[in-house]
Amino acid sequence: MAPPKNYNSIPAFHAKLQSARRILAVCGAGLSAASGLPTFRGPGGLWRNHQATDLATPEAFEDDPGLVWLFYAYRRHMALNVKPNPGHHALAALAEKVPGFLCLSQNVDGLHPRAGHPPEQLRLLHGSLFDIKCNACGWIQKDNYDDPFCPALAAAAEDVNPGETLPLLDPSKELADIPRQEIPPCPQCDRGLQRPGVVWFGEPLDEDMLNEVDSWIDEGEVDIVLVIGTSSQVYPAAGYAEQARGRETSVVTINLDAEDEVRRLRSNDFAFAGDAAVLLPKLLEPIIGTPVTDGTYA
Ligand code: BV8
Ligand code: ZN
Repeated sequence: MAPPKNYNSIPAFHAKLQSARRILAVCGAGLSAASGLPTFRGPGGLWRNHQATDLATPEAFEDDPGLVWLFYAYRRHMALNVKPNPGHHALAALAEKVPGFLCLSQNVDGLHPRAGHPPEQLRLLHGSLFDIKCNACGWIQKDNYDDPFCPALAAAAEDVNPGETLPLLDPSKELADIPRQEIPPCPQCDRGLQRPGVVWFGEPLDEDMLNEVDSWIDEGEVDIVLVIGTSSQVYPAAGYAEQARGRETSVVTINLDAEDEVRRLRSNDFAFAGDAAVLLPKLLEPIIGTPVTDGTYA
């Protein structure tokens, strides 16, 4: 099927944006790529010969909590050493200007909150690297930025000179085994271990949050759904764009390879191929204006 006439016309999108009252965004790892964080399906999807998705499971943690913690301690260290990019700031500014904007993110890197995104208009579907929870009881600690998280994970927080590779990342270098005893136990129950506060594959997302998102979508017609830097492979996140689609809804794909999907566009849809950190400030300008020097918005 031929794509809609103006599917990549920014002026046409601006016209739709200026009449929009309810906007939903679904964000993925591509939004944080410009900050310097690897995506899952890109070259960064492999960590020491382990598929990132294989380490993001309760089974992997049960099997070797030290290895899984090294993986997450490394990602905490990386996320703490990068900054939100103009894409994060543009979405935060849109939330300030449009009360009917809700941003759903699959990213656990903490960059949306660090960009000042209003928490009431942000849902972190898969949790956060900086929350800690018990793998046995409901204990949870929010906003833990210890780097490394505990002494046993020091290898994940080493600073290397530019161009040098963190020894931890070199699969040919043997990893010192981290015994379970060196992972902090849960302070509340005498059974559990502390684990990253993220949602692993095979684990349910927060029920209350899912119900909230469903009722927000059912409250009325959603004018625009921004699908930003995601391969839309992981559920339930990948299902929200079509769930929110109404008769006049524009689903807008913002992705490096957005051109690959244009044959599947519906009449009101748009597709903008490129870096989300470059495209979002341009696409949202009629509402958020132009950024001040450091990429934030007045
Ligand atoms: C659950 C946290 C139920 C941890 C993550 C229906 C059908 C099929 C399967 C399922 C289904 N329902 C459930 C499943 C199973 C599973 C699933 O979806 N499997 C997939 C793989 C088929 N879902 C689950 O297990 C979920 N739980 O269903 O529970 C349940 C109910 C009751 C009781 C028990 C269970 C839990 C899913 C959450 C898993 N946790 N993250 C961590 O981060 O370590 S998922 C993780 O991977 C991310 O959060 C994200 O969701 C996903 C990666 O995807 P993306 O973010 O899109 O990244 P990707 O690299 O793939 O793509 C990047 C894109 O950006 C690319 O398109 C690229 O072109 C683009 N890009 C790159 N650079 C740029 C760019 N775009 C713009 N600018 C750039 N610069
Ligand atoms: Zn516990």
